[in-house]
Amino acid sequence: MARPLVFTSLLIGVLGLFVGCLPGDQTPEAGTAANAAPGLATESADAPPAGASITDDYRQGTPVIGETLSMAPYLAPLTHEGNTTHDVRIDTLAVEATAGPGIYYTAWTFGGSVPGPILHVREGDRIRYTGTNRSDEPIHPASQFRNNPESSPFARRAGDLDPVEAMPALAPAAHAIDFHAATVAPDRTWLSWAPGETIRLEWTARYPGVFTYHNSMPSRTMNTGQGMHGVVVVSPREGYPTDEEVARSYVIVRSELYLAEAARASAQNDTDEDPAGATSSDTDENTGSATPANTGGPSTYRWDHAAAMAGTPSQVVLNGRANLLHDYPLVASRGDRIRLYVINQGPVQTSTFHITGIVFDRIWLGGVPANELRGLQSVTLAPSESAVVEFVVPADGEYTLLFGRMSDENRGADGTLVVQTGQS
Ligand SMILES: [Cu+2]
Repeated sequence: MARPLVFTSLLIGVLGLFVGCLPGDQTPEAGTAANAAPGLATESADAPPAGASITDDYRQGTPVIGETLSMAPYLAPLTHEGNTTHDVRIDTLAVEATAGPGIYYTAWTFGGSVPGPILHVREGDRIRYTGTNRSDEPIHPASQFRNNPESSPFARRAGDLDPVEAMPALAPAAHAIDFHAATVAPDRTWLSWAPGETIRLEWTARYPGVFTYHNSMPSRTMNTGQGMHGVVVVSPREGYPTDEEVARSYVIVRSELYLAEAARASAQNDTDEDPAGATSSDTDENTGSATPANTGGPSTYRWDHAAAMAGTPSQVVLNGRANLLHDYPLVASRGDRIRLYVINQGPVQTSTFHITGIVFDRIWLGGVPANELRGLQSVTLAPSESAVVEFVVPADGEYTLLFGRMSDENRGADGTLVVQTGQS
């Protein structure tokens, strides 16, 4: 599947050059669709042409740039009024990632981390996305970010934080990105682009909510499952009714990993149909880490496609790594109103989110203000589904975030909210 898509995308890119309709060359009116009727799902007449362009400019340097990009669990603040156009760069990288203590695997990523950067915009904003496919280049994400910490709120955190201490890996593969927050012709926009190529595309955030973006190359299960997913938060134009009361906001991303010890996964994948299709990450020469450094060597674990098909994850993780939110707990003060943007990235299981000792007093399914519910102990989300939940923390103490079946607690899908009076 990859080669026809790549060819088609190249063709469209070339045609785009000839007719001068590259979205990146246009200066769209900021928020041209802003006056569109609610629910309008077509491009307005004065919007730039739909579709993506692909070129062979191989850009290096900081792989994540944009003031609206942050690292989970944090959300970049919205500082603008009205409709704005955001230029966002998120390159695709292969890295040696950590799923939990002693568990290293080759992840495909948006921007070098699992999950990828959190994009925060306001309803009506336009997003000009660009990304270079650098899966064939050994990149150490943290050092890239340290070299240019001003490139985004994401980079400012990523340069210092342990969670992004991913090591370089080489896993050349074509990638595609699908933003669920966009209403576009997918066959002209979510094109695949090959290692060494750069894609440019744009879309307007017409609908408020919490949306996934992910790699839409087949197998989507494998591509998303190996780390290529992130979140777009589109804040409602008029906000949520509690905006003035919220003391702290966090983003919680649930996902499953299907990993097996490398030797076992190799044996299994040899007997299965190659789940990677035209991608080449399954060959040892391409998953060999260039500089394994302090991760303890090359990947000790590999994608287990049979386990994914059976829906039996090896880890269920919040914000990309088992027990991450124990090691880096969320914090609050007694009496704070807390807002959580919660999404289930799957790729397979439906799951239920609950916090011990807490009842969510407001819930907006999908993060949509019109979809308000009250007084729930939990919220159940299928893959790609999301919610904004709020509650007031009643007392000092430690509250456990539970996402999943009770058994998933043992697979890493839990975290801690530490409430301490006077917490800053
Ligand atoms: Cu999708």
